[in-house]
Amino acid sequence: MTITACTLDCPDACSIVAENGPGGLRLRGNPDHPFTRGFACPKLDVHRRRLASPHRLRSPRLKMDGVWRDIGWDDALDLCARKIAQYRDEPRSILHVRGAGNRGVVKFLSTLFFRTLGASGLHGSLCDEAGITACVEDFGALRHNDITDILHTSALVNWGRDLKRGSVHTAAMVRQLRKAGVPVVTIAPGADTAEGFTDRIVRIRPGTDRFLAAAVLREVLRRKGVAPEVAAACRDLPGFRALLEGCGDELLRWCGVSREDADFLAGLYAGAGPVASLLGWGMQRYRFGGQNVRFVNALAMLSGQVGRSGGGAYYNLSSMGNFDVPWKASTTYGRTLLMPDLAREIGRADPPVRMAWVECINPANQFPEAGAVAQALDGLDFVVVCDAFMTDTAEVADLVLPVALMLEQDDLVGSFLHEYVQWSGKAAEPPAGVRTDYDILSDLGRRLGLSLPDPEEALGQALRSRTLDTTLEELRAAGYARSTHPAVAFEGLRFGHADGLYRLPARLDPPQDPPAGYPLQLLTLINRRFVHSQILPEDQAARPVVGVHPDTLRGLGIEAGPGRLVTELGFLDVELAADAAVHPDCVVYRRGPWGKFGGGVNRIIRAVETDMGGGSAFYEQRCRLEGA
Ligand SMILES: Nc1nc2c(c(=O)[nH]1)N[C@H]1C(S)=C(S)[C@@H](COP(=O)(O)OP(=O)(O)OC[C@H]3O[C@@H](n4cnc5c(=O)[nH]c(N)nc54)[C@H](O)[C@@H]3O)O[C@H]1N2
Ligand SMILES: Nc1nc2c(c(=O)[nH]1)N[C@H]1C(S)=C(S)[C@@H](COP(=O)(O)OP(=O)(O)OC[C@H]3O[C@@H](n4cnc5c(=O)[nH]c(N)nc54)[C@H](O)[C@@H]3O)O[C@H]1N2
Ligand SMILES: [Mo]
Repeated sequence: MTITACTLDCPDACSIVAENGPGGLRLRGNPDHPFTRGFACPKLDVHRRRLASPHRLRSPRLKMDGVWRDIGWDDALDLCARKIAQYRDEPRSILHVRGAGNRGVVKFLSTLFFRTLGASGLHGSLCDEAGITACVEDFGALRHNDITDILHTSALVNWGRDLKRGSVHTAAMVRQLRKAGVPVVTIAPGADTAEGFTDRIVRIRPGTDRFLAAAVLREVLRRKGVAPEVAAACRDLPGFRALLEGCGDELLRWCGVSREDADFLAGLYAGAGPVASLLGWGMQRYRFGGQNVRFVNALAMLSGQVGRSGGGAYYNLSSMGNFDVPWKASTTYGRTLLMPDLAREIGRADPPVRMAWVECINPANQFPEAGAVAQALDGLDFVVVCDAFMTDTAEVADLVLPVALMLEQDDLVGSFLHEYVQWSGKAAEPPAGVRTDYDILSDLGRRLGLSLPDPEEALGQALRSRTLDTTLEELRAAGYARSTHPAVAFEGLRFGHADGLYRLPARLDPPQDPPAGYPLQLLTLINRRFVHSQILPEDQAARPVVGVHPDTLRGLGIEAGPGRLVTELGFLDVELAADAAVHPDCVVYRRGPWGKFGGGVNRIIRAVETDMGGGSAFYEQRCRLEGA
C-alpha cells in the first residue's frame, strides 16, 4: 500500500491510497484525509487506464522528412543538447512552454532549468489568472476560508461553479448542507451547471456577473447600509458608492436577471445569517472577467460576509504557495510571451523564437486559435514535446520524448481549493522506455554543464516554510499536512495590502455589442470524466457533441443530429443534442476532444485577453449553428 496524491489540474487534489495487487493498480480516496474523505472522482480511474494504455509512447520519436522514427534516449538527448548549445548565445530564442498537466515541487524544477538558461517563458494563463489578479487587488492576498467552513453557512450562493463535474468533494458538502435545510442558489447561464446541487437557479446572460452583483449590492445597501467596521476596512468607499449610484435599471437588463431573483439574492446577503459565496472560474473567462470577480467580492465584503465563519468569498487559494521555493524569487526567464496569444507572440518576438520545449501542456488543443498555435510551433527550427501520448501538439513536434506520468514519481503537491499539502508517492513503475521530466532535464543538464537540485533536497527545502509545520518523513507516512493559515481568512478585517484595507473596483464596464451573424455564445465547459484533453483515443466520440436548447434548434429550423458549429475562424462538424438545461442564447461544447479526431474546438476560438491577469476570454466567443 502506498499513500500518494492526485497531481492533475483539479482543485480537489485528492489524497490517494494505492495498492498493487493481482488485478493491477487499485486506487481509492484516502479515508483519513479530512477533505478527500475516502473517495475520488472518475478522472482518477481514467488516469489509471491511461497508465497502461497501448497508445502510450514508449520511445523517443524523431520526425525526419515528415516521417516518425523511434530513436534511443542517448541520441535524443545528444540532439537536444546540440540544439540548445546552438541557440544558447541568444537564450531567448529558446521558448519554454509549461503547463499544469502534472503538478509538483519536483515537476516545477524544469522552470528553474530554463530560467537558468535565460530562455523565454510564458506569462498570463489559460485558466484562473484574471480572477486571481482580481482577488489580489481586492483582498491583497489570495486567501479564503477553509472550504469546509461552508458547512457553517446559513445560505450558499454559487456563482457558476460546476459542482456536478468539477469538484466532487465540494459537491458532497453542498449535498450535506441542503440535507440540513440550508438554501443553495446557483447563478449560471444554464441549469446544467448545478443540476442536483441547488434549490434555485438564477439564469444569467454569460459574462455579466458584475452587473448582477452591482444590482444586488445596490439593494443590500438600500436595505441595511454598510456596517461601520466594514466601512472602516475599505479604501475609498465613497468613490465606490458614487459608482454604484450612477447605475440604475440597466444593470438587470444587461445581465438578463429578473427583479424578483435580484431581490431574493439581496434578501440573503442583507439577512442576519452568514452567506458564503462560491466564485466559479467560468465567470472570469470573459473580456471583463476580472471585473466580474471584483464585483462579486465587493458584494460579499460590503454585505459583511468577509472575515467571518460561514461567510466568505471563495475563488482560489494556493496551498502550493506554502512551499518554500527560493529559486522562484532569485531567477527569471530572459523574457516572457503572453500565453493566450501565443501564435501572434511568437510571430512578433524579437529576437525570434527558434526552438521550443513543451511539457505538461497541449497548446495545439487547449490554446485559443489552436490551429495558428500549431502552425507557429511547426514553423520553428526545433520543437521538443514531452508527453505520454501523440497529442495534437506532439504531432507538430520534431522530437517527442515519452514521459512518466502521475503516480509514477515522487513529489509534493498542493491544492487551489483546500489548505493541505500532500505527499504524492510513486505507486506504479513507469513502463520501460519512458523517463520523468526531471530525469530528462537533469541528464540534458549534465551534457550542458547545468545542474538541477537533487529531488530529495528540493522536497526538503519546500517544507522549510513559515506556514508548514511538518517533515518529509511525516508527510510520507500520513500523506498530508494542513498549512498553519487560520481557518477563517481576513479575520478582524485586516487585508493583505500594506495599509491593511480592502480595495473596491473603480470601474464598471458596460457590455459590448455582439458581432453580427454570430448570435450564440460558445461555452466550452469541462467534461465530467476527463481533465481537459487527457482523453484516450478510444474514449472520443466520432463527432464532438454540442448541447443546444430545444427552442433554439426549433427557432433555427434545425433538427438534433449532425450539424455544424461555425465561428468567424472556421467550423467544426458536430453532433447537435437538444438540452433544455442550456441557456437559449448559448451552445455548450465539453472541451477536450482532440483535433486529429474531429474535436479541437479551440481552432475556431479567437484569442481575446481578459481585463486583468493576461487570462484567456474563451467564453467570449460567438458562433452560429447550421443543420446537416
Ligand atoms: N476552449 C477552451 N479551452 C480551454 C479552457 C476553456 O475554458 N475553453 N480552459 C482551459 C483551462 S481551465 C486550462 S487549466 C487549460 C489546460 O490546458 P492544458 O494544460 O494544455 O491541458 P491538458 O489537456 O491537461 O494537457 C496537459 C498535457 O500534459 C500531459 N502530461 C500529463 N502529465 C505529464 C507529465 O508528467 N509530464 C509531461 N511532460 N506531460 C504530462 C498530458 O498528457 C496532456 O497532453 O486550458 C484551457 N483551455
Ligand atoms: N471533471 C473535470 N474537473 C475539472 C477539470 C476538468 O477538465 N474536468 N478542470 C479543472 C480546472 S483546471 C478548472 S480551471 C476547473 C474549472 O471549473 P469550473 O469553472 O467549474 O468549470 P467550467 O466548465 O470552466 O465553467 C464552470 C461553469 O461556469 C458557468 N458559467 C459560464 N459562464 C458564466 C458566467 O458568465 N457567469 C456565471 N455565473 N457562470 C458562468 C458554466 O455554466 C459552467 O458550468 O475545473 C477543474 N476540475
Ligand atoms: Mo484550469
